[in-house]
Amino acid sequence: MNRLTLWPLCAAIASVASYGASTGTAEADAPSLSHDTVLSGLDNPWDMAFLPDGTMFFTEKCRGLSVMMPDGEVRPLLGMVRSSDFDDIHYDLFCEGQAGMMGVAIDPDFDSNRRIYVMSTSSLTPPGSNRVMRLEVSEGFDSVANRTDIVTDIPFKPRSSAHPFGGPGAHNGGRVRFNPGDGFLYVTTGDTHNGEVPQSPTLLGGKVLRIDTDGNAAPDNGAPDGFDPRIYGYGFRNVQGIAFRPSDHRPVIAEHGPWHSDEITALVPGGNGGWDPRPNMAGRGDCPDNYCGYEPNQMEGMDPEARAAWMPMTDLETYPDAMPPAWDNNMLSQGMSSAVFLEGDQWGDWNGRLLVGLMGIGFGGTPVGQRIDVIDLAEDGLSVHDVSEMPLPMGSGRFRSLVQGPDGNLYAAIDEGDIYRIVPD
Ligand SMILES: [Ca+2]
Repeated sequence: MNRLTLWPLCAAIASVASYGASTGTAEADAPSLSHDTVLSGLDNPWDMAFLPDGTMFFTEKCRGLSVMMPDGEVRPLLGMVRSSDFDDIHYDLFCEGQAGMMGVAIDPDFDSNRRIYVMSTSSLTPPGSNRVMRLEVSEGFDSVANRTDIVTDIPFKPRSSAHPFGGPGAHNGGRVRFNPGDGFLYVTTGDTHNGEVPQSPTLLGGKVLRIDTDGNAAPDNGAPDGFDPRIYGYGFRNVQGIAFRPSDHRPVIAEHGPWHSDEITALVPGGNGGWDPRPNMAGRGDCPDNYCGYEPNQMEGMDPEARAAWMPMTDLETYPDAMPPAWDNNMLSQGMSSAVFLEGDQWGDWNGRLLVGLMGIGFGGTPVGQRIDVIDLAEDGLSVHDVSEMPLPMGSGRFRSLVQGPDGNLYAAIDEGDIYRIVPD
């Protein structure tokens, strides 16, 4: 696991003091928070999904899918090739690097159809791919059946390449969420360290997909002619967060940056995120293994502004119609992952605010930044009114997943193995 990696300090150290801590006044109006630990000792918990009675499905990256019943009992449901303590193991499901079992979502009609959806890496299609699987949960919540793979062709990185974090399995995206506004399933994917992928009209990496529960393209996804009709947004690096603004159900994504500029982007149908790490684009030359995503120097510290000018997360010169980010994390890359909008009066001034979880990455002297940010997104989605850091009632960690539970509280999973419940008093 690539934790807290500190690279050599070079040019960046001189300006370290200016690297933006979050600003804003919202913290003064923050609710006071308490917490308890829902589960601990998990193996890289990746995502959670709740039924109204508090039943919580959750994934672990290398173990699989489990469910925690309202009384706290945990039942393993669907294991992977290495999870020997599961009764039901699907041997094609595996983890490698950042890949494995990732997002989980519950069908809006679960009461009648018992369906849930999980994204996982699978060996069924050589050399491996990421799949979205539909499963049916037994009445007793003790097994799943009738697996149907509704998306089979999301790219997976099978081999190492000459890049930072360059092992197999890099950049899968992995979040799956239903939009309550339109009822469709949104699937986020990553560029797999492959320069061709994000702007490709046919490869499904570096995208946001919008599909029905059989995996068919939703209507009016809006991508350009010649694109796979399942594509709702393209030109992304690694989208691990998606949430839907309560007021209008507009999708908003959170994305990792490459040593600079994590991005929050409010989507429009068919929009281009403007990430294009192909060689010989925008004044860049050849790049290691045909991927320019960490250029110009890959491994040395560098002022994020200079890095962003060379390899932008949103290249508005090449793609003038690309969707600009609402926020770029003060040009820092700190492992932005999950996103959720808070809803409910119990959150006070935070009702309606966007939360993003940061896993934390230090590079070239930049701060690690493990935290949850509270964001007041502008109505047009093109800027933010305010960003503040949540005063955590517990210790920090690599915040992988944020979900609001049916009790209105915030649930946060960290890679270290805990799922916390955060309660506004
Ligand atoms: Ca972008």
